[in-house]
Amino acid sequence: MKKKVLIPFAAALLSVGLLVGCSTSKPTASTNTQNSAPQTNSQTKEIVVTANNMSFEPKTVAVEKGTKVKLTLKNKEDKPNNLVVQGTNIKIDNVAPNQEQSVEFVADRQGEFNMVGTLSGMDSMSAKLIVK
Ligand SMILES: [Cu+2]
Repeated sequence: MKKKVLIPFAAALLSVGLLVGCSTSKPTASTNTQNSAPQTNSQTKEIVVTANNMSFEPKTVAVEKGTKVKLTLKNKEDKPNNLVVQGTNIKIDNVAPNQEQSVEFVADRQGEFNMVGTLSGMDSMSAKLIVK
């Protein structure tokens, strides 16, 4: 079993709640400890994945390594959806119909990551995140 400690990719996972409530410190300051800090771009890239008709759109999204990403799941289905980035601990938990939810992280690991739904009946929904 891999331990979560080995996955720096998602250190900002809890930002959904924390970013809103915390104004006293920089939430991303400690997320990049395993890479040289200058590699992180200061701009946040916003990626919106829409759940609709039992699929995610777009099917593929790509970012440069070191990019700060705000990933949003927009749910246009009439049932809850979630999104899990496999091989990381990045996930967006249940999003109610016609709602959206975001998570922020630094894409500091190269590779291709499947983004999948894991809720009952939703496990055929997937898209791919490529970190170049
Ligand atoms: Cu679905």
